Amino acid sequence: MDSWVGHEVPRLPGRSGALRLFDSARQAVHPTDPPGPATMYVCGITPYDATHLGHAATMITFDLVQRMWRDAGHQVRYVQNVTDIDDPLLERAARDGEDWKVLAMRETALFREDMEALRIIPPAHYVGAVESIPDIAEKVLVLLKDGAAYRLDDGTGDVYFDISAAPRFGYESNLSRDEMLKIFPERGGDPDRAGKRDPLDPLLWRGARADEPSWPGGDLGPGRPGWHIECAVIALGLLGSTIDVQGGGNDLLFPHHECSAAHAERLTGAAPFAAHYVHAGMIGLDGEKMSKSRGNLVFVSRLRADQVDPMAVRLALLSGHYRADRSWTEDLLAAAQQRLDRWRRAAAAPAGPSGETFLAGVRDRLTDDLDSPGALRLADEWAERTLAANAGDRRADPALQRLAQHSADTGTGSADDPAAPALFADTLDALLGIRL
Ligand code: 5CA
Ligand code: ZN
Repeated sequence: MDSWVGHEVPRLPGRSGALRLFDSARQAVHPTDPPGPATMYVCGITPYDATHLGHAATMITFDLVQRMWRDAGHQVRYVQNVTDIDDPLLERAARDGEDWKVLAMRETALFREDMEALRIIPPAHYVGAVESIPDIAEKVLVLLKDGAAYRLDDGTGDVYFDISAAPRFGYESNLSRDEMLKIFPERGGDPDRAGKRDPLDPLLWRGARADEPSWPGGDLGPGRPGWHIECAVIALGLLGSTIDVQGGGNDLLFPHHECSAAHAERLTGAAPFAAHYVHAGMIGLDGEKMSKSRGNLVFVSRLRADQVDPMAVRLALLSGHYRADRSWTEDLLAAAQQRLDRWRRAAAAPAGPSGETFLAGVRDRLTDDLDSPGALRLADEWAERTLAANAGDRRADPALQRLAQHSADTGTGSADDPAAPALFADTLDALLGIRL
């Protein structure tokens, strides 16, 4: 399906070094090391209730990955999916008496608009589950023939993956079997389904039901795909048997990414499927988990309708580290708007402290597991020094006076580089996606 429209990204002088990211499988920060083009697959929306701030935060996280790779000189091959057929989508459409296809189209269109407003660089391939069904069915058949999958004998036509065919099962999430058994049913799994070989075996293909949409599956019989195989097949088809980053929110650590990896590794024989499994923290509202059932979702489109600057939304989400579960609050947004105003005033100054030093500092922070709070602090410092040095009424403001004196004393903040404000703005635009 169509992706969204991107913006031009300013070119910066020099290059950043290797991007280091926390890998959930190895439980440590390791450098990403793409041999050539860098490859990334990010789990996209199931198109209902989009785009809430949790979705936005996760998309911004992987947007930074793409930006840092590009800045390091890599070509980036980025694929994102849309789960445009799955139980939650059908349930929502039924609840609201709506055609599920229309719901999916509308929510996907809104998501694209929100991504553009937030200046997320579009993926090279934006792929729906529905358009991938022939490929998925083919791969499920391969798993069946290979003995890694089995069909239930209850006449439903449902096909499950046999996790005993994945000897490393559990390596990605590092969970004990007890923990897996607890989480599995909370995240779409069906441990109690009669006839399964293992309660944790995930669904690969759901045989057609009279009241549900279904597609021809060739020798598989009619039905629709399971969730984890969808992402495995889309990623393998467009990116090859192994990828540099598999991304999503930390709600996908298990079972989704564990099962996707197990499917992909069984299909290709190459392991690990992803060199880095990267997970963004969950965004909550005022200290509570943002969830549909609590009805406390905050939507990007709602904020845009209220004339909130999307750059302030982006900045507010970047003010916390991507891996931390964190809360959205009104105060966070207000602080981001003030920060943005300050940076805009500073970028309009005739000169400022070294732009090269600022750029090097931001590169240093972001290559260190995307330390965006650290990068934002550097921008604050640069802006404060610039405003202090350029303030006409410096004497009227003791704080600015002290800053100017400090800059002069230490020699760190000589604010006489006329090219610095432009490089400050370009750095924020290119690396953080914040356009002043
Ligand atoms: N379609 C599947 C992935 S294949 C899915 O999880 N869809 S979703 O609409 O529920 O979420 C879309 C993306 O946003 C996923 O990467 C998910 O992990 C992430 N996400 C969902 N809720 C939040 C949240 N509250 N905070 C941060 N990220 C979230
Ligand atoms: Zn996925």
